[in-house]
Amino acid sequence: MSLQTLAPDCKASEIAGALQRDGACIVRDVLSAAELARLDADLAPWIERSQTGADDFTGRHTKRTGALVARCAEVRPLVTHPLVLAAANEFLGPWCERIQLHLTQTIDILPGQTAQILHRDRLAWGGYIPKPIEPQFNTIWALTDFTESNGATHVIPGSHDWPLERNPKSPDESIQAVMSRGSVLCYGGTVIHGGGANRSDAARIGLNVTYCLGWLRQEENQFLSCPPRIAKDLDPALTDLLGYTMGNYALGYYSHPDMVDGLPDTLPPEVAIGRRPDQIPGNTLISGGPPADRLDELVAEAGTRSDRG
Ligand SMILES: O=C(O)CCC(=O)C(=O)O
Ligand SMILES: [Fe+2]
Repeated sequence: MSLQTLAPDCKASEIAGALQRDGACIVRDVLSAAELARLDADLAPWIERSQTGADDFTGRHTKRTGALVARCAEVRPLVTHPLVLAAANEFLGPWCERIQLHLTQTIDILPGQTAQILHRDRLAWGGYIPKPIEPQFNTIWALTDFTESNGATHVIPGSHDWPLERNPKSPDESIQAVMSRGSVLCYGGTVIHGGGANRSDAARIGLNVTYCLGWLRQEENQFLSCPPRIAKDLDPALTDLLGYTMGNYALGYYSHPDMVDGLPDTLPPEVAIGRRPDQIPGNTLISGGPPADRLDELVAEAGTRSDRG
Protein backbone atom coordinates (compact mmCIF):
# COMPACT_ATOMS: atom_id res chain seq x y z
CA MET A 1 0.00 0.00 0.00
CA SER A 2 1.52 3.31 -1.05
CA LEU A 3 0.66 6.64 -2.59
CA GLN A 4 1.79 7.55 -6.05
CA THR A 5 4.27 10.43 -6.11
CA LEU A 6 4.16 12.45 -9.32
CA ALA A 7 6.75 14.83 -10.73
CA PRO A 8 5.99 18.57 -10.75
CA ASP A 9 5.59 18.56 -14.54
CA CYS A 10 2.96 15.79 -14.44
CA LYS A 11 -0.35 16.10 -16.26
CA ALA A 12 -3.60 17.01 -14.51
CA SER A 13 -5.09 13.78 -15.82
CA GLU A 14 -2.43 11.81 -13.92
CA ILE A 15 -3.53 13.45 -10.67
CA ALA A 16 -7.23 12.89 -11.42
CA GLY A 17 -6.46 9.29 -12.44
CA ALA A 18 -4.52 8.60 -9.23
CA LEU A 19 -7.41 9.99 -7.17
CA GLN A 20 -9.87 7.79 -9.01
CA ARG A 21 -7.65 4.74 -8.52
CA ASP A 22 -6.14 5.25 -5.04
CA GLY A 23 -8.07 8.19 -3.57
CA ALA A 24 -4.93 10.34 -3.21
CA CYS A 25 -1.48 11.16 -4.59
CA ILE A 26 1.48 13.46 -3.95
CA VAL A 27 2.92 15.91 -6.46
CA ARG A 28 6.45 16.61 -5.28
CA ASP A 29 8.38 19.88 -5.21
CA VAL A 30 5.79 22.08 -6.94
CA LEU A 31 6.65 25.33 -5.16
CA SER A 32 10.00 27.10 -5.56
CA ALA A 33 12.09 28.31 -2.63
CA ALA A 34 11.13 31.88 -3.49
CA GLU A 35 7.39 31.10 -3.55
CA LEU A 36 7.70 29.28 -0.23
CA ALA A 37 9.57 32.17 1.37
CA ARG A 38 6.87 34.63 0.25
CA LEU A 39 4.10 32.33 1.55
CA ASP A 40 5.87 31.94 4.91
CA ALA A 41 6.22 35.69 5.34
CA ASP A 42 2.61 36.39 4.33
CA LEU A 43 1.10 33.66 6.55
CA ALA A 44 3.31 33.89 9.65
CA PRO A 45 1.63 36.89 11.34
CA TRP A 46 -1.82 35.29 10.93
CA ILE A 47 -0.73 31.84 12.12
CA GLU A 48 1.07 33.43 15.04
CA ARG A 49 -2.15 35.02 16.32
CA SER A 50 -4.43 32.02 15.64
CA GLN A 51 -6.03 29.92 18.36
CA THR A 52 -5.65 26.22 18.98
CA GLY A 53 -8.76 24.06 18.47
CA ALA A 54 -11.49 23.57 21.04
CA ASP A 55 -12.17 19.89 20.31
CA ASP A 56 -10.39 16.73 19.29
CA PHE A 57 -11.32 16.96 15.61
CA THR A 58 -9.89 20.44 15.03
CA GLY A 59 -7.09 19.58 17.48
CA ARG A 60 -6.36 21.06 20.89
CA HIS A 61 -2.71 21.46 19.88
CA THR A 62 -3.44 22.51 16.32
CA LYS A 63 -3.82 26.07 15.05
CA ARG A 64 -6.15 26.64 12.12
CA THR A 65 -6.11 29.89 10.16
CA GLY A 66 -8.70 30.71 7.49
CA ALA A 67 -9.94 33.53 5.22
CA LEU A 68 -6.69 33.17 3.32
CA VAL A 69 -7.94 34.61 0.03
CA ALA A 70 -8.80 37.85 1.79
CA ARG A 71 -5.83 37.93 4.15
CA CYS A 72 -2.91 36.60 2.16
CA ALA A 73 -2.21 37.69 -1.41
CA GLU A 74 0.47 34.99 -1.71
CA VAL A 75 -2.12 32.24 -1.23
CA ARG A 76 -4.21 33.42 -4.21
CA PRO A 77 -1.98 31.93 -6.93
CA LEU A 78 -2.16 28.57 -5.13
CA VAL A 79 -5.97 28.66 -5.15
CA THR A 80 -5.90 29.17 -8.93
CA HIS A 81 -2.82 26.99 -9.53
CA PRO A 82 -3.28 25.76 -13.14
CA LEU A 83 -2.23 22.15 -12.52
CA VAL A 84 -4.38 21.77 -9.41
CA LEU A 85 -7.38 23.51 -10.94
CA ALA A 86 -7.20 21.39 -14.08
CA ALA A 87 -7.04 18.23 -11.95
CA ALA A 88 -9.90 19.42 -9.73
CA ASN A 89 -12.02 20.22 -12.78
CA GLU A 90 -11.34 16.86 -14.34
CA PHE A 91 -12.04 15.00 -11.09
CA LEU A 92 -15.26 16.86 -10.19
CA GLY A 93 -16.40 17.70 -13.72
CA PRO A 94 -18.77 14.72 -14.08
CA TRP A 95 -20.92 16.09 -11.25
CA CYS A 96 -21.26 19.84 -11.85
CA GLU A 97 -21.23 22.72 -14.30
CA ARG A 98 -18.49 24.45 -12.31
CA ILE A 99 -16.40 23.85 -9.24
CA GLN A 100 -15.91 26.32 -6.39
CA LEU A 101 -13.55 27.01 -3.53
CA HIS A 102 -14.59 25.09 -0.41
CA LEU A 103 -11.97 25.98 2.22
CA THR A 104 -8.69 27.82 2.68
CA GLN A 105 -6.95 26.97 5.95
CA THR A 106 -3.46 26.51 7.28
CA ILE A 107 -3.26 23.54 9.64
CA ASP A 108 -0.38 24.00 12.04
CA ILE A 109 -0.02 20.76 14.01
CA LEU A 110 2.00 21.59 17.10
CA PRO A 111 4.25 19.22 19.08
CA GLY A 112 2.15 17.06 21.39
CA GLN A 113 -0.90 16.91 19.11
CA THR A 114 -2.27 13.37 18.88
CA ALA A 115 -3.57 11.90 15.62
CA GLN A 116 -6.86 13.23 14.30
CA ILE A 117 -9.71 10.75 14.01
CA LEU A 118 -9.71 9.19 10.52
CA HIS A 119 -12.61 10.52 8.47
CA ARG A 120 -14.04 11.31 5.05
CA ASP A 121 -14.35 15.05 4.31
CA ARG A 122 -17.68 14.51 2.54
CA LEU A 123 -19.24 14.07 5.98
CA ALA A 124 -19.31 17.90 6.13
CA TRP A 125 -22.58 17.55 4.16
CA GLY A 126 -23.91 14.76 6.37
CA GLY A 127 -24.79 11.53 4.63
CA TYR A 128 -27.05 13.12 2.04
CA ILE A 129 -24.89 12.94 -1.07
CA PRO A 130 -25.33 9.59 -2.84
CA LYS A 131 -22.17 7.49 -2.97
CA PRO A 132 -21.47 7.65 -6.71
CA ILE A 133 -21.19 11.44 -6.55
CA GLU A 134 -17.72 12.69 -5.59
CA PRO A 135 -18.26 16.13 -4.04
CA GLN A 136 -14.75 17.32 -3.20
CA PHE A 137 -11.13 17.70 -4.33
CA ASN A 138 -8.51 18.56 -1.70
CA THR A 139 -4.98 19.80 -1.57
CA ILE A 140 -2.61 20.09 1.38
CA TRP A 141 0.46 22.08 0.40
CA ALA A 142 3.40 21.17 2.62
CA LEU A 143 4.85 24.38 4.09
CA THR A 144 7.18 22.33 6.28
CA ASP A 145 8.47 18.88 5.44
CA PHE A 146 5.79 16.29 6.27
CA THR A 147 7.39 13.39 8.16
CA GLU A 148 6.14 10.31 9.97
CA SER A 149 7.01 11.92 13.29
CA ASN A 150 5.68 15.46 12.76
CA GLY A 151 2.16 14.54 11.66
CA ALA A 152 2.16 13.86 7.92
CA THR A 153 -1.44 13.21 6.87
CA HIS A 154 -2.65 9.62 7.17
CA VAL A 155 -4.51 8.19 4.15
CA ILE A 156 -6.08 4.81 3.48
CA PRO A 157 -5.56 4.24 -0.25
CA GLY A 158 -8.56 2.59 -1.86
CA SER A 159 -10.97 3.50 0.97
CA HIS A 160 -12.92 5.78 -1.39
CA ASP A 161 -14.25 2.55 -2.93
CA TRP A 162 -15.43 1.12 0.40
CA PRO A 163 -19.11 1.38 1.33
CA LEU A 164 -19.57 4.72 3.10
CA GLU A 165 -20.50 3.04 6.38
CA ARG A 166 -17.27 1.04 6.49
CA ASN A 167 -14.65 2.43 8.88
CA PRO A 168 -11.04 1.36 9.33
CA LYS A 169 -10.49 -1.36 11.93
CA SER A 170 -7.24 0.25 13.06
CA PRO A 171 -5.11 3.30 12.24
CA ASP A 172 -2.48 0.78 11.08
CA GLU A 173 -4.48 0.42 7.87
CA SER A 174 -3.34 3.91 6.86
CA ILE A 175 -0.09 5.20 5.43
CA GLN A 176 1.39 8.66 5.82
CA ALA A 177 1.84 11.26 3.09
CA VAL A 178 5.52 11.87 3.73
CA MET A 179 6.63 14.73 1.47
CA SER A 180 9.07 17.60 1.21
CA ARG A 181 8.21 21.23 1.82
CA GLY A 182 6.72 22.64 -1.41
CA SER A 183 5.03 19.37 -2.37
CA VAL A 184 1.26 18.94 -2.42
CA LEU A 185 -0.96 16.08 -1.32
CA CYS A 186 -4.11 15.77 -3.46
CA TYR A 187 -7.05 13.65 -2.27
CA GLY A 188 -10.74 13.25 -2.85
CA GLY A 189 -13.65 13.94 -0.52
CA THR A 190 -14.41 10.25 -0.03
CA VAL A 191 -11.03 8.73 0.83
CA ILE A 192 -10.44 8.11 4.55
CA HIS A 193 -7.65 10.26 6.01
CA GLY A 194 -6.67 12.39 9.00
CA GLY A 195 -3.91 14.56 10.41
CA GLY A 196 -1.05 12.69 12.08
CA ALA A 197 0.37 12.90 15.61
CA ASN A 198 3.21 15.36 16.07
CA ARG A 199 5.90 13.61 18.11
CA SER A 200 8.62 16.00 16.94
CA ASP A 201 9.69 19.26 18.52
CA ALA A 202 8.58 21.55 15.69
CA ALA A 203 5.29 22.46 14.00
CA ARG A 204 3.96 20.70 10.90
CA ILE A 205 2.32 23.31 8.69
CA GLY A 206 0.01 22.41 5.83
CA LEU A 207 -2.00 24.77 3.65
CA ASN A 208 -5.33 23.09 3.00
CA VAL A 209 -7.07 24.46 -0.11
CA THR A 210 -10.16 22.48 -1.07
CA TYR A 211 -12.73 22.64 -3.88
CA CYS A 212 -16.25 21.27 -4.19
CA LEU A 213 -19.14 20.98 -6.62
CA GLY A 214 -20.57 24.40 -7.47
CA TRP A 215 -24.04 23.47 -6.21
CA LEU A 216 -22.99 22.55 -2.67
CA ARG A 217 -22.57 24.76 0.39
CA GLN A 218 -18.94 25.70 1.05
CA GLU A 219 -17.15 24.64 4.25
CA GLU A 220 -15.75 28.15 4.65
CA ASN A 221 -18.37 30.76 3.83
CA GLN A 222 -16.47 32.57 1.11
CA PHE A 223 -18.90 35.51 0.86
CA LEU A 224 -18.32 36.32 4.56
CA SER A 225 -14.61 35.47 4.62
CA CYS A 226 -13.98 37.42 1.42
CA PRO A 227 -16.76 40.02 1.17
CA PRO A 228 -17.40 42.22 -1.88
CA ARG A 229 -15.24 45.08 -0.57
CA ILE A 230 -12.21 42.78 -0.92
CA ALA A 231 -13.40 40.54 -3.77
CA LYS A 232 -13.99 43.49 -6.13
CA ASP A 233 -10.23 43.96 -6.57
CA LEU A 234 -9.41 40.29 -7.18
CA ASP A 235 -8.85 38.44 -10.42
CA PRO A 236 -12.10 37.09 -11.99
CA ALA A 237 -10.65 33.55 -12.03
CA LEU A 238 -10.46 33.79 -8.24
CA THR A 239 -13.80 35.53 -7.65
CA ASP A 240 -15.52 32.92 -9.83
CA LEU A 241 -14.12 30.24 -7.51
CA LEU A 242 -15.26 32.15 -4.42
CA GLY A 243 -18.80 32.06 -5.84
CA TYR A 244 -19.20 35.53 -7.34
CA THR A 245 -20.56 33.97 -10.50
CA MET A 246 -23.56 31.84 -11.39
CA GLY A 247 -23.11 28.21 -10.30
CA ASN A 248 -25.51 27.04 -12.98
CA TYR A 249 -28.48 28.55 -14.78
CA ALA A 250 -30.61 30.03 -11.94
CA LEU A 251 -28.04 29.32 -9.18
CA GLY A 252 -26.65 32.34 -7.37
CA TYR A 253 -28.84 35.33 -8.26
CA TYR A 254 -27.99 38.67 -6.68
CA SER A 255 -30.60 41.26 -5.70
CA HIS A 256 -29.40 44.18 -3.64
CA PRO A 257 -31.33 44.58 -0.35
CA ASP A 258 -32.07 48.17 -1.35
CA MET A 259 -33.06 48.66 -4.97
CA VAL A 260 -30.98 49.87 -7.85
CA ASP A 261 -33.63 51.42 -10.07
CA GLY A 262 -33.23 50.15 -13.60
CA LEU A 263 -31.54 46.85 -12.73
CA PRO A 264 -33.55 43.61 -12.67
CA ASP A 265 -33.41 41.44 -9.56
CA THR A 266 -32.19 38.30 -11.29
CA LEU A 267 -28.64 39.58 -11.53
CA PRO A 268 -25.53 37.44 -11.65
CA PRO A 269 -23.42 37.92 -8.51
CA GLU A 270 -20.63 39.66 -10.46
CA VAL A 271 -22.75 42.81 -10.20
CA ALA A 272 -22.14 42.84 -6.42
CA ILE A 273 -18.45 43.39 -7.15
CA GLY A 274 -19.08 46.00 -9.81
CA ARG A 275 -18.61 43.84 -12.91
CA ARG A 276 -20.84 44.17 -15.94
CA PRO A 277 -22.94 41.06 -16.44
CA ASP A 278 -22.84 41.36 -20.22
CA GLN A 279 -19.08 40.86 -20.04
CA ILE A 280 -19.69 37.46 -18.56
CA PRO A 281 -19.67 34.79 -21.26
CA GLY A 282 -22.97 33.06 -21.72
CA ASN A 283 -24.89 35.40 -19.47
CA THR A 284 -28.29 36.26 -20.83
CA LEU A 285 -29.89 37.11 -17.52
CA ILE A 286 -30.29 40.76 -18.12
CA SER A 287 -31.47 40.62 -21.68
CA GLY A 288 -34.42 42.96 -21.83
CA GLY A 289 -32.77 44.97 -19.04
CA PRO A 290 -31.43 48.51 -19.13
CA PRO A 291 -29.89 50.04 -22.25
CA ALA A 292 -26.18 49.32 -22.62
CA ASP A 293 -25.15 52.94 -22.10
CA ARG A 294 -26.75 53.00 -18.63
CA LEU A 295 -25.48 49.58 -17.62
CA ASP A 296 -21.97 50.54 -16.53
CA GLU A 297 -23.34 53.28 -14.36
CA LEU A 298 -25.96 51.02 -12.74
CA VAL A 299 -23.54 48.16 -12.19
CA ALA A 300 -20.97 50.49 -10.67
CA GLU A 301 -23.65 51.80 -8.35
CA ALA A 302 -24.74 48.30 -7.31
CA GLY A 303 -21.10 47.34 -6.73
CA THR A 304 -20.40 50.42 -4.64
CA ARG A 305 -23.44 49.80 -2.51
CA SER A 306 -22.54 46.17 -1.80
CA ASP A 307 -19.09 47.43 -0.94
CA ARG A 308 -20.50 49.46 1.88
CA GLY A 309 -23.01 46.83 2.94
O1 LIG B 1 -3.89 18.26 8.70
C1 LIG B 1 -4.04 17.21 8.04
O2 LIG B 1 -3.08 16.54 7.67
C2 LIG B 1 -5.43 16.74 7.66
C3 LIG B 1 -6.53 17.52 8.30
C4 LIG B 1 -7.89 17.06 7.91
O3 LIG B 1 -8.06 16.07 7.26
C5 LIG B 1 -9.07 17.83 8.31
O4 LIG B 1 -8.96 18.69 9.19
O5 LIG B 1 -10.16 17.56 7.75
FE1 LIG C 1 -10.06 15.93 6.49
